[in-house]
Order: sequence, then structure tokens, then C-alpha cells
Amino acid sequence: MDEAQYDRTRLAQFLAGEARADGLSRRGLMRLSAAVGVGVAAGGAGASVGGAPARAADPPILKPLPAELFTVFGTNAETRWEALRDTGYLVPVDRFFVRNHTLTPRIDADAWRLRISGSGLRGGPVELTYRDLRHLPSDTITAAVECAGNGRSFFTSQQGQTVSGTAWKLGAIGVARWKGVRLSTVLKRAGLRRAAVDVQPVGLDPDFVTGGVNLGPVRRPLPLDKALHDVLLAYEMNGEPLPPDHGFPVRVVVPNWIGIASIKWLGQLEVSAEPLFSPWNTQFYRLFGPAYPTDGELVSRQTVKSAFELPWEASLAAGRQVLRGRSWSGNGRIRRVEVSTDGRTWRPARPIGHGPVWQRWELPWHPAPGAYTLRARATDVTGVTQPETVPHNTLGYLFGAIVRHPVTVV
Ligand SMILES: Nc1nc2c(c(=O)[nH]1)N[C@H]1C(S)=C(S)[C@@H](COP(=O)(O)O)O[C@H]1N2
Ligand SMILES: [Mo]
Repeated sequence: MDEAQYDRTRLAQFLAGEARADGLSRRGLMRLSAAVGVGVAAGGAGASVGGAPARAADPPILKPLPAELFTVFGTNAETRWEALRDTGYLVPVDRFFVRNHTLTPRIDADAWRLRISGSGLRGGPVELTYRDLRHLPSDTITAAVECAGNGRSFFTSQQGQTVSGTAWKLGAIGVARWKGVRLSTVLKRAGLRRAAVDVQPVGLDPDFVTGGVNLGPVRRPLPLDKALHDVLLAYEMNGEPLPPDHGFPVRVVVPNWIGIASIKWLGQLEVSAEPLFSPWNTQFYRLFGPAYPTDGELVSRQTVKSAFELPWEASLAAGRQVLRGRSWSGNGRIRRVEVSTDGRTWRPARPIGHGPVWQRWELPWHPAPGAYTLRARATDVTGVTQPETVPHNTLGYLFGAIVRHPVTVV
């Protein structure tokens, strides 16, 4: 599947009046304005299907966010990498990052329904209850959820470039074990027409309002190929019912794709015979900048990254140390990781175990007191190696360059 080709075709169809784009003007799409304001919750407008309306006093995130585990940015919370040093392969829920456009809705699983409708279905609309879903054949996968903007702050701190959006370091990623029902199972039971092309999951959280414009509920279409390939409708995370902040009762998990594809608090699936657009595949989650076409380049697949399991500006004792970290790629497994502690030479890191998503690694280090810049660079199974710099894009997505991690040895 060539995603770039797919997107160009879809865009051409839209411009020819053959695709639909709710909440988006034709002019808006033509301009694909990159202006991103600050999101404001619109009193529970999107939470009408089984969701409770947001209360004014509701915090944006419900789970505790202790300062040793998270850095909080408004409605979002970033995992501190030092908090992963003592964990295993999976990221426990208590330290898994949260990215909310508005806030975590409180949803009653008994009242919840999944509505499946649209021109891509053979018959009429279908509704599933939570019980129905839990009785369908289940599947369990290990997959990452990673924000497209993970690493965004390094466009500014390493490349001196201006970007808009949350100033994440590298902690807008988590890997979990997800149990649920394959989206393909649900779609096939609902009855697909041969003409179906897109599936759009819609969230039950409040509408996203930005720059005074209500963009409606958080939603983003998936090409049918991807939807049928490996997408899960998850109701468990790491062996427990999905926590409220991560999409209870049901979320989408789209392996290897940017986090926005993995819609939380799923309420609807629109199956369409025409290509679909939403602000989340036009205004946002495209690469805009001199290196890209004027209408931007759609972002779907994640890039290659590496991070040390250390505090930012860590202070370490001189003498025997073991550096640890993880590397990952949206293209598949990691083939090789190299680490530099002196700014010049690279040494191969030793892999710790193996798994389907990220690769854990370590490297012994015997530093003398002083200031150091640590670097890790990974090469994935497709041969892509993290570069020194990446081309600028205004929204700061896909920062896949080598990150320079400052450390002081005392
Ligand atoms: N309904 C809904 N789904 C959503 C979002 C949201 O705000 N609302 N945020 C998306 C983004 S941008 C990311 S990166 C992931 C974050 O998932 P997490 O909060 O479970 O880590 O959820 C995605 N799904
Ligand atoms: Mo995201």
C-alpha cells in the first residue's frame, strides 16, 4: 500500500467534488492552513452517545500525574524517560503518556454503543454494545501509541526552528499489550460493500474547538486496507480494562501509525464509499514547510527514534555506569543501535531481549567528572538510520533525528 499515492488520489477526488469533508471548507482544504491554536473543551457536545457531559470541574486527565513520572502540558502529560528505567518491556498505565485534545470523558460501558454506518456498508447501520464486542473473537497485540509530535521540542532546541504544538521531548510514546477485537472482524460482520474505501473512527470526547472554530469530535479516516490489515478495537490494556484516560470503554489501536489514528473513547465508525476528510488529516497531521508540497504531506507511519532511560540533564556519579535506552521505528524492528558519549565515536549498544515494537539496549560507560552529550542512533529493518537533522515542518511532526542528551558526571 502506497500511502502517499493514496493521499494524493483522495485529495484529487475531494477537489473534484467526489469526497466529503465535514467541518472543513473547500477553501480551508485548499489552503490547508497550518495555524494551530489552543484547544478548548466545548461542554460535552461530543459526549452524547453513552458519554456523560463534561463537568466544569473535571480535570483534563483523571489518573494521578506525580512529578517523578510525568511532565504536564495543559491537557497532556509526558512520560519521563527515567521512569522507564525500572520497567520491563511494557509501559505500566501509571506512567503511560496521555494526549487529550480536550479532556477524558466519563463513559458508562452499559450505556455505550458503537454505531457503524455509512455508504460503504451493504446493509443499514449496525450497533454493538460493550457485551457484544466482548463476545466477539478476541485478539491480543503488543503495540506502541506514539504522538506524531513526539520529540517536537528538538526542532527548536537542536535546529533553532519554530514549530507549534506541545513541546514534547521523547516521552510521548508508550508500548502496551492491547486486547480487543480486530476492526476487520467488526467490519466484515457489519457487511462491507466492494466500493468501501475509508473507515472513520469518531471519539466521544467533547468537540475540539480551536481558534474559535468548532472542529467537531476528534476523528480521522483510515484507508480500508489499513483498517482491515492490523487495526484493533481494544478494551484491555496490559491485562486490565482500558483506563478512562486511554479510551475506556473502547479505543482504536493502529500499529506503527501516529497516535492520532488510535482514536480513544470510540463511539462511531463511518464506513464510506467516498474518501473522507477531517481536520485531522488536512489541517493537522500533515507536513508543511519548504521541504514539502504546498498542500502538505500526510503523516501516517511513524519514524525512527531512540531515547536514554535517564532524566533530561541527568547527573551521574563518576565511575562504572550502565547506560540504558530504547529504540523504535514505524517501519518495523530495530536492526542496530549505536551510542556516542564523546561527540565523535560510536559504539554498538548491546540489545536487551527482543520484542515486536521497541528494542531495549544497554552500554557500559566509565566516565570521569565533566559535562557530556550522549547520543543514540538506531537503524531499522528497512535500513533507515536516524540522521543528524530532519527537514523542518511547521507543526513539528516526526522528529527522527539523533537527540543530544545532556548529562553531568560528578
Ligand atoms: N477521541 C480522542 N482520541 C484520541 C485523542 C483525543 O484527543 N481524542 N488524541 C490522539 C492523540 S493525538 C494521541 S497521540 C493518542 C494518545 O493516546 P494516549 O492518551 O492513550 O497515550 O490518542 C489519540 N486519540
Ligand atoms: Mo498525538
